[in-house]
This record gives sequence, structure tokens and C-alpha cells, in this order.
Amino acid sequence: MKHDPPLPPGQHENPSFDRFGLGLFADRLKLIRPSTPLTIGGNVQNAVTVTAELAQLERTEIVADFHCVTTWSVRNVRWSGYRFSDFYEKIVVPRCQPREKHAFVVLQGQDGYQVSMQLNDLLQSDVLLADTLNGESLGLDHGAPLRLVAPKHYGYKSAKHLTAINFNASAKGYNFPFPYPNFMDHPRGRVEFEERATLLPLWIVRPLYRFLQTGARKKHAKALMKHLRQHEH
Ligand SMILES: Nc1nc2c(c(=O)[nH]1)N[C@H]1C(S)=C(S)[C@@H](COP(=O)(O)O)O[C@H]1N2
Ligand SMILES: [Mo]
Repeated sequence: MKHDPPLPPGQHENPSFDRFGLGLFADRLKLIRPSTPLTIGGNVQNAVTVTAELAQLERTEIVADFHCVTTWSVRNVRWSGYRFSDFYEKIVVPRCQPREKHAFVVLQGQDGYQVSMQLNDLLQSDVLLADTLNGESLGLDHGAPLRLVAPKHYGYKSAKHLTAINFNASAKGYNFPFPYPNFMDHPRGRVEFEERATLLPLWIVRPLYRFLQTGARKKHAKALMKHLRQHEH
């Protein structure tokens, strides 16, 4: 029998990989289009919209554990798509000519979700713009048509249903929307260092998030079922 290494601190294994997210976005599946152009903007000379260019990049596959900040993890998830670093070097730099200061990147989803990450974290070789999960095109549940996957960061950094990527000098003003408190969005969110939240100590954050997990999972599952029922033919 294969023995998996222990999970990162404060995480427990969830047997299945389910749709998950902030409650506010659970019911926004009607906004998701199956193919959408990706807009690149922010502190760049030229904002551009890319559609076919992505497919010119080399495809790559990773297998990684997925860790949600609310303490659940799923082992060995297989994603494929394009390395963010390739996307940056081969599309963003030549086409958009980013201005000097753009250490933060804001990722926006078609559902209105947005989250920021440090550019140097995104340039790691295991960070993908992914369009398949376990060998199949991404479903509505897991971020169709294109999502970020940053395995060393908590799941909330892996924005689903990507529609825009903005290169900015700072992450200021890009917190989660009302009613979510600012402490929920850590500027880095690295799993290894348990960067779950700012301000609050882990002995409060862990049980609080673990408590919120069940409701969020149910809400996302219910909204997905409702959406699929309404759109079946
Ligand atoms: N667009 C969008 N991306 C999102 C979210 C969301 O609600 N909307 N939730 C985040 C959170 S908190 C987690 S844990 C993961 C869940 O990914 P999954 O639905 O594929 O399990 O997506 C992240 N990306
Ligand atoms: Mo999450």
C-alpha cells in the first residue's frame, strides 16, 4: 500500500473533490460562459484580450494535493493546461509590455470573484492556467473554462472561471467583497507557512474555518444541482 506523506499543518483529507468557494459566489453559475476571452490589463502599456494565443503555448500536466483554507485537502489532483510562467514570458511581456512595478496580480472570475497573488509566487513551475481536471475538460463545478491552479497556496488563490488578469503595483483595494472581512485574504496564502489569514491567530482561524466549511460545501453543491436541473434539456 502506498503511504502518502502527512498533510500540511491544520489540514485533514476530504475523500472527494467537490465544488467549493465563498458563499456569495455559489449561485452565480448562470454568469459562466463556456468559452471566454481572457483580458490582460492593469499596469501595462497595452491591455490585450487573448483567445487563440493561449493554445500556442506548450501544454503541461501536474499532479498535486489541493488545500482549502477551511482545512480540507484532496490528494493527487491531476490538472493540465499552461504554465503561468510561460503565459507571462510569451504573452504578457511581449504583448502587454508591463510597466516596471507590477508585483501583484489580480485574478478575476466570470462570477465576479477576485483575488490577488504575488507575481513571483505565480511564476513557480507548478502554477497553471488549467483547463482540464483528471483528464477531462473543466466542469462548471471546478472552474470552466479556465482557472488558476497554485498548489502551494490555499485554494482561494486558485481563481476559477478566469476572465481577466491584471498586473498591478500593489494588492490594495482587491480584498474580497462585502461581507467578507479583510483578514480572510492573506497577501500570500502559502500553505507551507499556514498563511491562512492576517490578524487572527491560527487557534481561532482553524476551528472557525472548519466550522464554516460544511455550510459552504452544501451551499455550493446545492446551487450546482439547481443550476444543472434548470439547464438540462
Ligand atoms: N471564481 C471563483 N473562484 C474560486 C472560488 C469562487 O467562489 N469563485 N472559490 C475559491 C475557493 S475558497 C476554493 S477552496 C477553490 C475551490 O475549488 P473547487 O470548486 O474546484 O473545489 O476555488 C477558489 N476559486
Ligand atoms: Mo477555500
